[in-house]
Amino acid sequence: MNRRDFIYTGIGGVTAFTTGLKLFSKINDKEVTQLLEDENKSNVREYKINAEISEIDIGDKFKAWTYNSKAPGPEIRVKEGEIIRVVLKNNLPDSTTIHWHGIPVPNAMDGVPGITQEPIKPGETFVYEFKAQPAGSYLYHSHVGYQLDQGLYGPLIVEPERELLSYDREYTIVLADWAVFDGGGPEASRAGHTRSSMDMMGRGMGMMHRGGRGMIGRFSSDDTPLLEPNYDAYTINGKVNKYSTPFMLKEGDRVRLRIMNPSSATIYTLRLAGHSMTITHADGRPVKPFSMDALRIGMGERYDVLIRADNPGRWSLYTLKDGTPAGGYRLATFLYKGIQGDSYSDDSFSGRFIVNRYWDMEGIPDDKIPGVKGEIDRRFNLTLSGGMMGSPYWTINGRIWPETDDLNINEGERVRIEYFNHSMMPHPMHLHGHFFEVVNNNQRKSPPLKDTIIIEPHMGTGVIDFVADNPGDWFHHCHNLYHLMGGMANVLRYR
Ligand SMILES: [Cu+2]
Repeated sequence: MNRRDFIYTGIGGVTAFTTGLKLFSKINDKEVTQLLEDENKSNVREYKINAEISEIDIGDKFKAWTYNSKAPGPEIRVKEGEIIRVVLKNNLPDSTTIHWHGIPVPNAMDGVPGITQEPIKPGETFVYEFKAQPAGSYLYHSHVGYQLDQGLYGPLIVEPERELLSYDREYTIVLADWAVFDGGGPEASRAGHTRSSMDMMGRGMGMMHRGGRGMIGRFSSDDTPLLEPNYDAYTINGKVNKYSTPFMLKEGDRVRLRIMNPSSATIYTLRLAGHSMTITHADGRPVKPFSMDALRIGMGERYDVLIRADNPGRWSLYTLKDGTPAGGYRLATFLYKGIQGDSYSDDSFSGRFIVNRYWDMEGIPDDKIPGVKGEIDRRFNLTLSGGMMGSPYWTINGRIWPETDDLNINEGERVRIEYFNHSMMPHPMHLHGHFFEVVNNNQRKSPPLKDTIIIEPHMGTGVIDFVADNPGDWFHHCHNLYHLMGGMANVLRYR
């Protein structure tokens, strides 16, 4: 946020607390400073977060990289308009940063090493501070190396000043993929516990061991990117299903689930047996509610859904395989109060599951985030490729980060990015610092706003539009951590 906006909103915030203060009376600079200080006292939510190696127990114990000894890290939950202040102490043996995934923070707070800040060295402390807006479901995570896959992520929820949805209870659901090695995914990969790029979720999670860092010798030196590990376990809120506490439901309740996917390399198609889900928010932004049978959610994406608890039983939240329930993986249990016994209720669904697609979603207009109106000023065509023949390198327009071309823009421009996926893997592309419109259907009056969009494999395409309204250097990259580390990244640069 720029300073002027900060001050204006700051005054507004203080007015609510201070009787007799006239918003439109003349206020000099000194008074403004005082007001800001007062506001900082009443309106700051401070969190102390220590990044440290710690043993965790997801059902199997191993040493992970954690925030406050937990993975996921502590839930940050504030009200819209409050100031989030995170005092991050780095007790790791490596440098780190935190990125506030989805929130359009001021550039210097964005947490990308080498682009928006110096990495925070071991033993150092760094203070992040920014205004929590707009309301929504977000994530925070490390943006250094493979730390995301070692456990450095957590949920961040900004509640609206006035909640418009009506529901009886809510649960945060944080999905994660684990290679159960001390040091997490990268250590598994270094040990040769990797999976083939042909063996991704959706085509099964079968074991497919393959030694080394790639099939081809020239990809196997020490400074080459790592291949995706073969994940051993999938958790929700840090536990595999067998060792988790069921999510309790009471018949008649409307329940909100904030489903977030900070997994490093797993796209899920989630089915709550016995229930449909109604999407109300995509990446934190409200959409016209629509109902589906299973939720496809890529790395970096968040969906808020409502479920109606109208079917008592013990139900699985599980992943679909090839779009069918057969061979799925049970991630969590939803249990109605009063239900006895250990056996799961049958998901007696017949027919074809309806899975969310971007072009089924319609955004809800928001005064604070005006849409992209009028002609596009600047266009970029980005071809996503790489990973051929077991290569760990992934490219944008044929180049590997940091050799990729910058996306140079001017403030105020209406920008369009068109993606073409020439590879055999899906790429959840994430843009920092901005919400974009997903332009899949020009007939739609209000395209949904998102910050992450899956570009499907085998010549898949996608188009996003946004207004350049947040100056700085913003990272733009695939949210498959191994693709990011393999080069699929560039920078949106304001001139
Ligand atoms: Cu990718």
